[in-house]
Formats: sequence, structure tokens, C-alpha cells
Amino acid sequence: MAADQDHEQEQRRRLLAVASRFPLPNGARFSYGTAGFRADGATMASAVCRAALLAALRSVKLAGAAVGIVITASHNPVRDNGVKIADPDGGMMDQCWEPFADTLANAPDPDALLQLVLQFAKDEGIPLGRGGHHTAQVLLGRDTRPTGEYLLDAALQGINAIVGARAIDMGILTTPQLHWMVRSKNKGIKASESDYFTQLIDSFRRLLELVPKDKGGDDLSKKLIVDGANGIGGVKLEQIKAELSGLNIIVRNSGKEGEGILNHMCGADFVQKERVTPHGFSPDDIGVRCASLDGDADRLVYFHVSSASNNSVALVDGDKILSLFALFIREQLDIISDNGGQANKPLPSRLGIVQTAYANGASTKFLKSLGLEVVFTPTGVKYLHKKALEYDIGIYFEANGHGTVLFSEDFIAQLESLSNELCSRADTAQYQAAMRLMAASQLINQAVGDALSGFLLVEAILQYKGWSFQNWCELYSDLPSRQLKVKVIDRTAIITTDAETKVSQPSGLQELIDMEIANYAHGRCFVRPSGTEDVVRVYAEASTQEAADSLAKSVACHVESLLG
Ligand code: NG1
Ligand code: ZN
Repeated sequence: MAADQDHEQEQRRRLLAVASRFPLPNGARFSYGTAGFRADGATMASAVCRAALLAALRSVKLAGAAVGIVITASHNPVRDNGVKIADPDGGMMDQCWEPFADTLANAPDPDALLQLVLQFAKDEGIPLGRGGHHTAQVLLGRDTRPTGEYLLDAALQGINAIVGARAIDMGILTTPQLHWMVRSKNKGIKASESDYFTQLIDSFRRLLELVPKDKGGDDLSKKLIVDGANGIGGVKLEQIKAELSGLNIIVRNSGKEGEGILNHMCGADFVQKERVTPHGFSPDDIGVRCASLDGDADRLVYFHVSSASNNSVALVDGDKILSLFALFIREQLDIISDNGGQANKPLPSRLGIVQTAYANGASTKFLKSLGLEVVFTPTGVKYLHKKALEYDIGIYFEANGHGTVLFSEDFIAQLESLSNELCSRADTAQYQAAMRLMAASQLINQAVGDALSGFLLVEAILQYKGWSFQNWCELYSDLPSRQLKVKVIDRTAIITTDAETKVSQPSGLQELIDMEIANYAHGRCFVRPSGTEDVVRVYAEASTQEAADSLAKSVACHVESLLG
């Protein structure tokens, strides 16, 4: 009893102490958006400390399951930083805790913070102040930003503010590595960085072993130049590339001293938005397949340097990566169910494709033409991921290159039992298709979009199909599109419905958008408030680039005059 009281006192003391060590900067206001908290790195210590404290609370609530903290601002400039929390399954923190994340991050003084935590713990039934054994564990990862180390310290202090919580620093990692580690740890499987690499290298090798003998390709088809955005992805790729048999990988913007600035004129976000070659690429690279990662390696796009006279690129974005994955998986499922005269037990194979309104209309049309089920969610990985989990195999991608393929446990179990049944007939097409799906499920990150595992799956599929970059590009032609940002006084004045494709407020805006769309052949346009920047985004598509530009511009003018 006395010991309990001591622990309770100790708990209060620690919360007050940490809150006074990391006060909310004057005038700051944090909001836990689609990417967690983001701001100038130098102003983030209190938000990072409190997010880490929240992660520890979440771990206590979930009976000590490992929870993750990633310190990164992804594709944003090097001076920015951010923090997000990973749930025990490796996915994003459950949205129902986001409002409290905001309240906690904005607590004005130590006493307010203490009261908020105590009240929240009471409401949520979180047993605080139990000493003696580890009641919570939080895994920490950070990217290569210069503010990373100082924010790591703030995070460690936030975790240690919860009695019984243990912080485990996993070091400098890609965002998907940390999510993978959290998931693996809670599944009771090996969760170190070398386990992650071994899984990638082994499953990639197995996929290559299953490439039909008449496919594969020549030396050029095995060459890949990777733009590492001067971030952590390039560093990790350098560590494993020699072990990726069957590929000749050259890393540029690798993050080495002197090579350039993180995400500056390079990386997946730059290439996808600007459609030009990243820093370090030139017409000498014409004809070679190139890929760009973002600063924390959870986004991936491909490109070809397309012209010697200007720096334009032929882009393969997340939609086309998704389309390649969908084709491959559909093909393997068809091979398995095509019993070739023999009775095969059908696999439960509800295959679902999840996109957002930013997906190019041509990709959606292509996927539907394959007879696939395509559904839409609002922008933000947490929505896409959740939807994809509803299927036996769910494939989701944002156009910007964030996405993955999720295999349900039930599906994997049935796949395993099918391959056991078929193993005496290892030369059959069915067995090999089952093995390909199994290897793909081990290669592609099941926790979150992962540029490293994503590009390895792309490379394996291109070799399996014997396809060039050009063959892949020609799956369909993107409709010309334009994205604009509009600065408004209050972006929350825009409320959307139908997976963000329609505006419900302010009234009258949707009618104006519809009127503009009616002026363009194949016109499509929507607006939504960004979840990560203080802007309203406008997206338009039409049959020509001029038309897409002009549609986006007219709609942006309406937004500006109503809300600007
Ligand atoms: P916002 O700022 O809400 O549009 C952006 C991206 C998202 C997602 C998040 C998280 C676009 C149009 N939006 O969100 O897809 O990646 O950042 O980083 O690309
Ligand atoms: Zn990222």
C-alpha cells in the first residue's frame, strides 16, 4: 500500500519534471495530422517528448505490447522534423487517440499536463504508477536529420516519465524498418535490423529463383540507379546491395558527406511533383531504369531520363507500381485456381485495390478493366491501410509512391497448406505460383509502405515478366494532371465527403467546381484541406495538360475568393 503510494507520488513527480523541462514554445500549436506532429525541428522538443510519453501510455494500456516512435519529417526539408507513433501491429496509432495527442501536445504548463495525463489514464483504465517491472516498452527510430539526436533525447525523457516504461533505441532507421520491428517484436519473431535485411534478401532471392528460365533479362535490365534523397534509404541500400544477387545497383544521393542535402532537388517527392531528373542524374543515364526513395524511405517512384535536351523524366508513380503488383498477384492467383485438369482447392482470394482521389484516373480505369475491385479512401496511409486489411490480399498505394500489399493471416495459412500439398509436384505451375505469393508476402513490408522492399518486389516482377521499363510504362497512359496549393485563412472551413471527392462546406463551392469541370473533356477536380500543411490542395485532371492546368487554376481562384 505504502509502496503503491510511493509509486503514485513518483509518477506525479516525473510528469511535472518532464513537463517543466520541455515547455510548449510560445505561440506554438501542434496538431497530430496524417503524418503525426511536424514543424521546424528546433521547435519540436516538447511535441516529441509528449508524443513519446503518449506512446508509453499506449503501451501500458495495451498490456506492455511494444509501441513505436519514429522521429522524421519524411520528404520535407532538412530543417523540419516530426514524430509519429506506431501501434503494436506496426501500423499507425489508432485514430481514437489522436484528439488526446493534440490536447497533450498543447498542454500549456506542467500542472495542466499532469492533470490531463491522470484524467486520461483514469478514463482509459490505464494502470499508472506501477513500479518494479516493465509495464511499457517503446521502440525508437530516427532518420538522418541533424535535429534527430536532440529530439531522441526529448523522446527518451518522455518515455522515462512513465514509471515502469522502457525505451529501446533502435538507432537511425528508415521509417518502415521501425514499423516492421514493432510488428515483429509483438509477434514474437526476430526483430533486429539484420533480421529485417535477411528477410528482404532471402525472399528476393527466392522470387528470382522462381523466374521462368526464358525470362530474366540482359545486363541492362538488371541495372538500377537509385536516388536515395540523401536520406537513410540510400545508406541502408548501400549496406545490402552486394547481397542482392541478380541486380546491379548504383546509389546516388546516398546521404554520404558532400553528396547533397536531404530531399533537396532529389527524392521521390521531388521527382513525382516536378517530373524532372533529381540532382546527380544526367542524359548519360538515358535508357537505364531509375528509382527514387524519399528521405525516410517509405515512398518509391521509378523514372527514366527521357530527353538529352531538357531534364524531363518518364515517371512511374505509385499508381503504376500498384498496377504492376496487382497484375502479378492476379496472375499467380489465376495460375493457382486454373487447375489444369486437376482438382485444386480454391484459395480464399478476395483481392482488393485501395486508392485515393489523387490516383490517376487512367490507373483506376486500367485496374477496373482487369475486373479488379477498386475502392477509395480519404488521403492518408492510415485510411488506406485499414481498408486494405479487409481483403485476403489488399494492395494500396498513394500516387506519391507510398503503399504496400497486405496478406491476411488466413490467406497465408491456406497458401502454406496448399504448398505443402503440392510440394511433391514442385515443377508444377501451381506450386511455383503459390511459392511466388509466399515469397512476395515475406518480401513486402506488412506494417507500412516500404521503398526498399517495394523496389525489390518491382525488380523481381519485371524479371519474372521479362519486362523492360517501357513495357511497364505502357500499361496505360496517365491522364494529364495538375496539383496546386492555396493559402487560406482557415483550411478547416473546407469539409469534404465521398472520400474527399466532394465539398460539403462552404456551401456553394462544390457547385462552382462542378461548373468548371463541365467545361472540360474528361475533366475531374477536387479540393481538400491538407493534413500536413497549412494549405488547401486542388487537384485536376483533363485530356490535355493545358486543360488540367486551367481547370486547377480556375478552381483555385474560387477557393481563394471564398476563403482567402
Ligand atoms: P496532405 O498534406 O494531407 O495532402 C500529404 C500527402 C499524403 C500523405 C501525407 C503524409 C499528397 C497529395 N498528400 O498529405 O498522400 O503522404 O502527406 O505524409 O500527396
Ligand atoms: Zn516518407
